[in-house]
Amino acid sequence: MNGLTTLLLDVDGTLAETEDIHRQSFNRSFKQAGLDWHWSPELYGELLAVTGGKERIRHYLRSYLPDFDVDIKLDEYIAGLHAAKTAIYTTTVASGGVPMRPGVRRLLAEARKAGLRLAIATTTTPVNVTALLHHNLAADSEHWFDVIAAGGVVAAKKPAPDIYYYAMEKLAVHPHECLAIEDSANGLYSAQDAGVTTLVTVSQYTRGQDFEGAALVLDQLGEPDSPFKVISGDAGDHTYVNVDLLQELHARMSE
Ligand code: XBP
Ligand code: MG
Repeated sequence: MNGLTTLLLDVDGTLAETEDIHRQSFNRSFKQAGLDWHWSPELYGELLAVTGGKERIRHYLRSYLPDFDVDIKLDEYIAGLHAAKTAIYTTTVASGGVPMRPGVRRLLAEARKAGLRLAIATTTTPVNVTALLHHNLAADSEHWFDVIAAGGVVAAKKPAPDIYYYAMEKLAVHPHECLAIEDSANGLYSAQDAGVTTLVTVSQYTRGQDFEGAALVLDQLGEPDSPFKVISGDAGDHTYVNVDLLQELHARMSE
């Protein structure tokens, strides 16, 4: 079946601008642990080349603090820091006040009404997804998604295609009937390498990344009264992303 049946959605930077909340949560967990580490937005922008919070801390140590030493296994130490960061992040997000990006709430409603299946394919830790959806989208919104594929369910994180393969396997769908929405180059490569047509909406930390191969690159999904800006690709006469545009993109990329 080549028709579009399923939307695969990234979380951080796509559903909401959450990366800076992650950054601040990392910094607070470092302070809590008595460390003088501080990730500025500039440094964090670089560290985002590595997906996964634990992997990012390890990359930071290797690149910036190679002599850092602890009297326990480094993996355990990093896992402890990351658990503290996750607790801070989920508490922050659970307080609500993290708006969905423009167009997200509307497009999800339109897609559900049109009978499209929804799923999530994210690198972030599952509890972060639950907190974001439950407290910022709708109390029952986790149930809008047939599959929530997140975090460590796969060994290789984005840009590896594993999380998309995992989601599609759980959905029992073929890549040709899916379309992904992502915000980062790592996310695009992950979906693309899994054979999935991908729409990119750039975010706070991903503007300027290389989105070669994306079906369309926009500054946001947009709203009827607040049009998107096309960064690359052809959006035809559309000024905001709706199910029609998604189906057009999917059909175009399936030719
Ligand atoms: C982006 C990521 C995540 C977050 C931090 O995820 O790379 O690692 O930065 O979350 P997405 P964790 O695929 O949704 O864009 O600390 O839980 O890993
Ligand atoms: Mg993302």
